[in-house]
Amino acid sequence: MRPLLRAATLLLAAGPVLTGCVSSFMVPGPEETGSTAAPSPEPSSPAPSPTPFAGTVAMRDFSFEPADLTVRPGTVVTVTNTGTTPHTLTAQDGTFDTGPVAPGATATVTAPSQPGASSYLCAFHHFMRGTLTVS
Ligand SMILES: [Cu+2]
Repeated sequence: MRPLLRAATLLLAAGPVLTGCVSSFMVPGPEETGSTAAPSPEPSSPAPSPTPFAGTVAMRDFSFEPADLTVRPGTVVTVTNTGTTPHTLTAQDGTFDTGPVAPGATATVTAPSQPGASSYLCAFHHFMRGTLTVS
């Protein structure tokens, strides 16, 4: 009986320590190293990037990213709502309009066929503004 009691006492004494160890091992690491944002220095190339045939604009809460986009005539611009509330990308002159885009949804607008700049806004949040330039 005596040795058994002693063992039990030892176990009890070691219990909290063991538990602490185990629990620290069991904690699932939520910090996934998914962000591979390598701080690679961007070379400052003086060459202007060519006007793209495709473009994307993200709707955020509450801004467009990028707010100013330059594309070629007739370019189909993909607009994705990465925010949490519906937004629109609406040309002030009515040339193009996504209509309401739900959070997580994607819409497209076709850039005008003539060179020029079209300012646009969000019909719901008039302070969300941007410019689509065709050149
Ligand atoms: Cu909006």
